[in-house]
Amino acid sequence: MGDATADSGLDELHSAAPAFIHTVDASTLQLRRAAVALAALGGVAKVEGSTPEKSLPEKSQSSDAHPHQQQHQKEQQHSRGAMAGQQRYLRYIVFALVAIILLFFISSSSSVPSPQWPTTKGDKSQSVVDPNAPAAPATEKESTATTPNPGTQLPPATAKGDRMNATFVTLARNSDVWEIAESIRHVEDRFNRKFNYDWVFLNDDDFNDEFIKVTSALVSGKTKYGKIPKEHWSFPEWIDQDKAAKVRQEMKEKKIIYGDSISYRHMCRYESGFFFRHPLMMDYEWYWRVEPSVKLFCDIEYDTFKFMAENKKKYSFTLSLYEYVETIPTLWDAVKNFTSTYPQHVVEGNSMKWLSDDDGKTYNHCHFWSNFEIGNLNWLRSDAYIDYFTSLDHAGGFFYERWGDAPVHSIAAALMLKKEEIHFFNDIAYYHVPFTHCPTGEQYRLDHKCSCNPKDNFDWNGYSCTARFYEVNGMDKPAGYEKEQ
Ligand SMILES: Nc1nc2c(ncn2[C@@H]2O[C@H](COP(=O)(O)OP(=O)(O)OP(=O)(O)O)[C@@H](O)[C@H]2O)c(=O)[nH]1
Ligand SMILES: *[C@@H]1O[C@H](CO)[C@@H](O)[C@H](O)[C@H]1NC(C)=O
Ligand SMILES: *[C@@H]1O[C@H](CO)[C@@H](O)[C@H](O)[C@H]1NC(C)=O
Ligand SMILES: [Mg+2]
Repeated sequence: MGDATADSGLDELHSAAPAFIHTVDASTLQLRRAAVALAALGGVAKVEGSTPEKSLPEKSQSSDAHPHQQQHQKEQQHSRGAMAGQQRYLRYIVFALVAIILLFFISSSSSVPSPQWPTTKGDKSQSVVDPNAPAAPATEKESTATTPNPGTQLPPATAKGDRMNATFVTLARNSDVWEIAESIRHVEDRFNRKFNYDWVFLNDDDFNDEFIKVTSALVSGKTKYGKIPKEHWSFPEWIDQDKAAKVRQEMKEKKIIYGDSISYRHMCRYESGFFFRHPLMMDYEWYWRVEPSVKLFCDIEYDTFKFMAENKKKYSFTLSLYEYVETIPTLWDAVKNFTSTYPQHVVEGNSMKWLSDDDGKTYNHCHFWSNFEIGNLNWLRSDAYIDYFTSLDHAGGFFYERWGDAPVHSIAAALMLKKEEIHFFNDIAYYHVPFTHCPTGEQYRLDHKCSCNPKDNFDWNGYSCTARFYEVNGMDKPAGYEKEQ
């Protein structure tokens, strides 16, 4: 896509916006809840029947796989095991409910009035989701069928002062709903309940009612739901489909993670070049990206967006590592083509030393892990970044290889921002399978009620690029890091 097309595409999007945007105010939420309640029983049967297994491609079994990939497999298997357990559990619940209904009818000739039973269903679908929900005891102790745990509005934001022009942003499928619910809870509990920032959800498909209902109940700020326009989630016309298909087949044979996935490639390209110009995102200057199943382990007591602005930061990270080389063999060539065409976009005082050991001749594969990012949207919307993305997009590596948005964002930040504009959030304790960033220093962890095991911290591992970030920026490593390796 050329610059001109990119711009007119934006205009088009703006005018089309209301058609596919759905905004939910946190306060309108209660209304929706009642509607679900009656479906609770049927819901059990449905969850039980459908296998909620993630549609992941086959994972590599080869023992010399990239460490990310290896650990990843373990975790995936682990979570599948847990899922099987959940299903078994659900089966028990269904069984218990059937038993209860039978009991109810049998005992209805006796004079036990049991209006409680139907009313417990009024309190959302607790019996479906909450394993502690008193499904069985309900018949025995009719007077305590409902514990006093009424649904409440989220408490008001406690942090004083104004808010930044900022939002959380999540790209997700409807099937990611429970994984993203978990992430939202972490972000809300550790940070956003104090600030009530908005949350934008983007999807290449329409979000369904369940996704909207669940996520809008959890977010303290406004939630907005956007559909990605087709032209941002499809093959550009210059891509040779046969060549792309052949690559996917080869990568499948080499067991490269997501190597044969088309949707994963669209996702990487979308996160690289489009999410920040979605009409819903145009309303904001700052974003915090959140993926399904991530965790935050420490309290965050200050406004991270304000920190970014006040300290002139444009991009940030919590974890960094070496990219899996097979996914980006010609990415660096494409970057060099870009920098020779647009030398004006490469800034002085950048972080080239973090990317390259030989002044830019070769790439060392270091990248910031982009499933966590707090960054400036106007930077991503700048001519420099758009020229960069457009140039890479034409090189075709999103489809002829499997370029990830992490190295794409990272290289851009390292070359087109001053090195002081990139921030390492040591204080944001973070997990995305399979890596953890747990802040170094016991006193910090105690003061901020951290729940991560310092032994899991990846920062000082040989596969992390964070020590190199400290060196390139002339920063002292946190006190005590040697003891926490
Ligand atoms: N709407 C939509 N979202 C997607 C699709 N594929 C991935 N995503 C989202 O894009 C983000 C990145 O995808 P992930 O599957 O988490 O990719 P990853 O982090 O490299 O791999 P994991 O280790 O499996 O998490 C997540 O927020 C996903 O929910 C898709 O086909 N459609
Ligand atoms: C927020 O930022 C966007 C993008 O810079 C801008 O268009 C919008 O007017 C800003 N909103 C406010 C309230 O400042
Ligand atoms: C870089 O540019 C050269 C010359 O135009 C071209 O032959 C080559 O394919 C480009 N490489 C990439 C990875 O885009
Ligand atoms: Mg992920």
